[in-house]
Amino acid sequence: MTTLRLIGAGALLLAGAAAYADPCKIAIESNDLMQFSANEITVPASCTDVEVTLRHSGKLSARVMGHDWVLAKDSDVSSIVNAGLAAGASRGYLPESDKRIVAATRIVGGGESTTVKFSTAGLVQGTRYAFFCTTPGHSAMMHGRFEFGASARLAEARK
Ligand SMILES: [Cu+2]
Repeated sequence: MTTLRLIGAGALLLAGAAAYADPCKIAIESNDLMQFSANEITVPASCTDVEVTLRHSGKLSARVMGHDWVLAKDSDVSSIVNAGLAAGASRGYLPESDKRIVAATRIVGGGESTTVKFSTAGLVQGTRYAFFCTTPGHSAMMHGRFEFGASARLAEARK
């Protein structure tokens, strides 16, 4: 039953993406199993702004299984996660006005969703970016690669 429901949700997501056909709008899900629905997001360089909507398809509250979606350079992930841990729950496990953070949503619990819109002006093509969740202990499972521009992916594929 659970499997069927997950497949259903995936099909809905795909249908939604096809209907939009806007590559600058990203929809990603998170769940009670500490997972994101994607481990890679690619945004074309033609996007001047990117809109990311994070939905929590689970049932657990934000306090128990809250997730956020944070974007930064891959090399900055662990230090941002640590700074988020120090910032604590009251600050949504995010360091305040940290310039290394490209974008971040608030933390959502089961049934909630949140959207962040950000400019790609500060993103550099070919740089390794990562998206991750800053809730303590989550980033090991909840992280993925974020690529800005197709050229990075092509360069990677040629290796
Ligand atoms: Cu999380």
